Amino acid sequence: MATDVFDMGDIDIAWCPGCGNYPILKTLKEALAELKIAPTDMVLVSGIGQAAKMPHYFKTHFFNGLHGRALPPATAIKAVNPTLTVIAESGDGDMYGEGGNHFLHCIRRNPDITNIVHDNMIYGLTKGQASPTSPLGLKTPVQVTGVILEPFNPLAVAIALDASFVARAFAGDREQTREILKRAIQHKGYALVDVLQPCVTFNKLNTYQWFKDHTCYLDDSHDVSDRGAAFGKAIEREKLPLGVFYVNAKDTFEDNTGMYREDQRPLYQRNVDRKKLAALIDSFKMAG
Ligand SMILES: Cc1ncc(C[n+]2csc(CCOP(=O)(O)OP(=O)(O)O)c2C)c(N)n1
Ligand code: SF4
Ligand SMILES: [Mg+2]
Repeated sequence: MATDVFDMGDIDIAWCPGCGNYPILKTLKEALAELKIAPTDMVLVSGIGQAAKMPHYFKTHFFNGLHGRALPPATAIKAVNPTLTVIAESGDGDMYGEGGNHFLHCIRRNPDITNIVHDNMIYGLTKGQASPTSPLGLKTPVQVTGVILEPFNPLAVAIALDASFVARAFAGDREQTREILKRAIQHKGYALVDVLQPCVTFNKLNTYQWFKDHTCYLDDSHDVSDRGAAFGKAIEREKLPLGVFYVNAKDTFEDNTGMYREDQRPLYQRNVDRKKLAALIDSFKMAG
C-alpha cells in the first residue's frame, strides 16, 4: 500500500521547518502502509500541543480532544469498535504532565492501543517551558536558572507498572523507528513508543546531534521478556538506549471486561435497552 493514501493534499502545516514532528508523521504513514492498515480502518487520537496537531495532517479518522486526555477516548474507541487500529499520539507534556494520571491507569487497564509520545523534552506549543522530561538544569523562559526537578522517566514507570509493550525510538532515524512502530502497532495490548523528537525552536540542548551522540540501540542479546533487565536499561542515562525494551503479552482491557465474551458484535452495533439505561441513570440521581 502506498503512503499517499494518508496524505491530506495541499495543506498548511504549522510546524517549524526542521521540526522532528515531520519525520514522525512520515514514518508513521510508512509503518501503517507497510502493515496495510487502510485510513478507514484506524483512528488517531490526540490531545493539545504541537505533536497533537498530527491528526490534522493525516487523512484518517481522528479525535483531537482536551489537553492530557488522549488516552481515555482512545481506550473507549477501541472498546466500542475493536476492529479499528487505535493510535493515541501526543507530546511529552500532554501525555506525561497534564495526562500523567491517565498514562498510569491506561497502562494498568491495558487496552489494545498504541501510544506514541513525541518527546521533545519541552512544551513546544506554548513557547518553550519545561516539560516533565526536560533535563535537569535546562534553562527556559520560565525556568530561568534551570530546571530543578529530576526528569520523569516514562519507560521506567511503564516497566514498573508491567506495561505490555515498552519502546523508545529517535525521530531522526526513520528506518529503525518505522520497525519499532510496526511492532508496537501489531502488539496486542497497550504499547508505548516514546519517540525522541528535536524541537529546533525552543530546545537548543536536545538537538538532532545531541540525540545522535546520546543514544545507542539495545543489542540483540537484550531479552525483551526480562523485566528486570528492561528496567535496568530504562534507567541508563549516559546514553539513552533505543529499541524495544519490554514485551509482556497479557489479556487486554477488552478481554478482561468480558464485553466480547458472549457477543462478538462491536458495542456500537448493539441495541441499547433504553428502559434499563433510564433506570440506571435514575439510580445515580441525587434524591430531591
Ligand atoms: C489544561 C490546560 N493546561 C495548559 C494548557 C496550555 N498548553 C497547551 S499545549 C501545552 C504543552 C504542550 O506540550 P507537549 O505536550 O510537550 O507538546 P509539544 O507542543 O511540545 O509538541 C500547554 C501547557 C492547555 N491548553 N490546557
Ligand atoms: S516549536 Fe518546536 S515542536 Fe513546535 S513546531 Fe516548532 S520545532 Fe516543532
Ligand atoms: Mg513537548
